[in-house]
This record gives sequence, structure tokens and C-alpha cells, in this order.
Amino acid sequence: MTQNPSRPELEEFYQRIDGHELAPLWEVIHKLLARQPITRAVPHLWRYREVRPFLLESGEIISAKEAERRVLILENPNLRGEAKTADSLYAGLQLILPGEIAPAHRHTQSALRFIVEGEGAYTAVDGERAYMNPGDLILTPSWSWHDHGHEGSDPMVWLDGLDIPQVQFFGSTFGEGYDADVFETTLPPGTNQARFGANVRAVDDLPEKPFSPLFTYPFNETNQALEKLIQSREPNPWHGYKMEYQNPMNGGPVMPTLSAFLHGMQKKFISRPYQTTEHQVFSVIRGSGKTMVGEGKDQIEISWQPKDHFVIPGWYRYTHQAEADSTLFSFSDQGSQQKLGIWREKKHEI
Ligand code: 1HN
Repeated sequence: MTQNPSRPELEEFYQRIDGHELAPLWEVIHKLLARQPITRAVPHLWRYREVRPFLLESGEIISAKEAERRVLILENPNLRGEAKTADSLYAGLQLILPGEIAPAHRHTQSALRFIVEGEGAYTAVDGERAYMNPGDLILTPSWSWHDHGHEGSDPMVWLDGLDIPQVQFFGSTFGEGYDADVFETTLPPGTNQARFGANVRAVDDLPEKPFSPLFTYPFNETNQALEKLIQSREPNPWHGYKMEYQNPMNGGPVMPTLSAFLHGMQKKFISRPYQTTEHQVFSVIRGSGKTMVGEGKDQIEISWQPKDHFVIPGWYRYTHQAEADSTLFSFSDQGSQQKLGIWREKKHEI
């Protein structure tokens, strides 16, 4: 038996096993046991003042119905062509114009919408419309029927967050269209909010699915919760004020694969450096600031304004610096990673 084999000996062996669909682990094991998580995505900022004109132009080129969904994907610079914003997350900005509809369909991917501008459009989830306003969060869990319509008078834009790469990983990507463009309305608007958003529950409504049964989280409520939190205590050194949108059934993330958060940072707040294995996409609601991502010569500065969007891939060290009183929304795969037991964070002291 030969120990310390020469390269040609190894290559000759690899060639012989190659035809049998076998490969040597020892050539790749270092990549599988990397000292740091290897994300393919890189941090990136999409400035709304640059994206918005293209979004409006897309409205002249194609209708929402023809497009199925008229969306510009926020595609990670290092994952072009893959419809990914981070390794595990998809994000896009969707435009709907007055009078348009986006037809009913359902799919295995779960989605959330965070409203960026406009009013008068609705998302219908399993037969109930949720009329949307800026800052509202709307959920369309896996396999729920959903369509969008717009009864207002100005363009409406929202951020779509989906778990597309996660579902793709399992090879479970599929969906179907509905026979009609619009799913029948069976419940009046506000029913879901009243039934599941008031901290009371019908005694025979036990959790059936691992999704929040509440599909609308209006900004006037979540923002008030954040404001009251800010008035009631000191900020968390790493997060400022950070609240998670919860599934009222169990206090957990809104959907198994997607977690959603609201962040408040007061003027001049600087967060201590933080790392987490989850991937995060941010939507700026108000204020302005900088997020420094990475370390040393690789550090990049993400300078954000309202309606800007940015991504921080997993394990990048970052710190937020608020220049004005600021409110941000984010979504991530935290819940998904926690269920798999792989989520970690590192809180740096300075
Ligand atoms: C989808 O259903 C929507 O319903 C948006 O608005 C984006 C991206 C990929 C697959 C399905 C929507 C989507 C999507």
C-alpha cells in the first residue's frame, strides 16, 4: 500500500473511480469544514431613486396580467441569473397600476409583501382581500390562493420576500394557476385581522398549519408598538429597538421559512458590531443612516434613505449608524435556520 501518494497516482485513481460515480471526499472536505460560513451572496444596496424609474418603465412595457407578476428582482451581484437576493432569500419590487389585476395562483413558496408606496391595492388571500398601505406587512403562506388588484389612482409598489431558494433546495418548487383571474371573495375585508389580530381566538381554532393565521400586520399598529417600546427602555446595544412580527398562535416567526422584523434606531445610535448566520433583506421606511458591512479593506458602506433596499448575507459583520431617527423593516431566514439547529449569532463588545 502506498502512503503519501504522488499527484499522478492520485489522479490516476480518481480517473478510475470517476466512471463509477464516485469522488474522493478528502479533496473537498476543507470546503465543507470551512472556518467561516461560505455565502455566495455579497452585501448590496438598491437605491430607490435609481430603481423606481425602471419600475415605472416596466409598467409601460408589460401589464401585470401579462407578466403574471410585474416585478424587478433584486438580484444579488454575485448570483445573477439565479433569482436570488441572498443564498436563501428572494426579494423583488412589484408594481401594480390602477385598474390592474395580477391573477390568482398558488405555489409551494411562501411570500410576504412589505408596502413601499401607494394605496388602494389589495392582496386577496384565500378569498379575503387585505387593502394595503405603506408599511403594512401581508403574508401569503405556502399553497394559499392569492391575487392582487388595484382600485386606487396612483402606482403602488411593494417589496416581495419569498423563500424561493429554500424551496428550490428541497426540489419542491411547484404551483398552479386558478381557473379565473380573481379568486372568489368569500369573507369581507377585515375578517382575518379581527379574528386573529385582537389577542382572542375561537376555542375551536387550533393551529393547523405552521403559518401565522393572521395575514395582515398594519403599520399603524406595528409602528405604535415600536414607538412605545422606544419610549419605555434603552436600546439593545446590537439591534437598537428590534421587534419580531409574530405568529399569534405560538409567538414564533410568521412563517417557517421567513421571519420578519421592525427596527427602530434613534438619531446618532450606533449599533455594536454583530454577526448572524441568517441572511437579511432590509427595506428602509424612514430616516437615514449607514450600515458598515464586512471588515478591514473589504468593508463596504451602505448609505441608506427611505425606500432603499439592501442585503446583508450571513455572517458578515455589520454595524448600523443612524443619522436621523430611523425605522426599517427586514426579513430573514432566521426561523428556518433555528428549526434546522444551525442558527448562530456573535455579539461583539465594540
Ligand atoms: C408571486 O406569487 C408573487 O404573488 C410575487 O405577488 C413574486 C416570485 C416568484 C414566484 C411567485 C405574488 C413571485 C411570486
